[in-house]
Amino acid sequence: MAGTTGTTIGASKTVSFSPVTSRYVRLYITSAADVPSINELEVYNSTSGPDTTAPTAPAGLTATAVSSSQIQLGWTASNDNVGVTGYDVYRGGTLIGTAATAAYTDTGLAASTAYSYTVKAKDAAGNVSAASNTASATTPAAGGNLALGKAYSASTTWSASYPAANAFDGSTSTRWSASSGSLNNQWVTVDFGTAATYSQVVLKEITYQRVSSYKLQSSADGITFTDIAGTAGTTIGASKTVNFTPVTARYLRVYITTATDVPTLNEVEAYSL
Ligand SMILES: [Ca+2]
Ligand SMILES: [Ca+2]
Repeated sequence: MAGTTGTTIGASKTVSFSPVTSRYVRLYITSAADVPSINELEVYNSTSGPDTTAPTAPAGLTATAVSSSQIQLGWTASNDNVGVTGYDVYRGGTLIGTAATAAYTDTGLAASTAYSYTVKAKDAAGNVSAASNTASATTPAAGGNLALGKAYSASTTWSASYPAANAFDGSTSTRWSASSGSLNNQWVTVDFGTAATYSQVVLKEITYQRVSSYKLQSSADGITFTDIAGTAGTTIGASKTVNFTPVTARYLRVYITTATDVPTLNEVEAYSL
């Protein structure tokens, strides 16, 4: 084939030439200093050559503090001409780990501290993408009430003046109340927005003390709730602290099984101890 003759080969030699279409290809050794021996002969066309194209940069990186020591990262998956094999995660410019999919949780962080992240995608050939956008998050103070500033729902409400949010607003002078006639199987739920770890809940039933049996429940999807072991109780009173083995879930529900009159809660606080 035109332009393919040469002298020595050595450990590796790449021979490029104008495209040839044929069924067979032969390496013809015209002469050798001793018995010739070839370890490997590779043949490529323009699309099967070595992958030198890097994946696209990860986009839409977000960082969310899920506890005083953990930040969750998420981003839009990169594309590659062959395939993305993983992602390198950087905190403050330092590589801290890898992810197989477009998500990563950074753990062991300090409370009340800001952290910045970028992510790069890589392929099997070792090509690395440009860095994603930078995303930052600040871990909350250790011991803070995790339920503040989240989203809430309730089984029923007395009126627009007694919404579920009143049970989670940090004020003991506001309260959630179930609707008229709704005594049993009433609940309030906090949606932490993403999985949170909590191991203590403080219930405050200050204005009226009507609950006669309750339990705490967790859920990953807000639909299917599971009782948290060891949290069932009878009366609540002005303030009751309930401790349990740490639970990591997006939702926490206070389930009031029975009450002597329409149940009402002034505050529900959740903590990670
Ligand atoms: Ca590639
Ligand atoms: Ca309140």
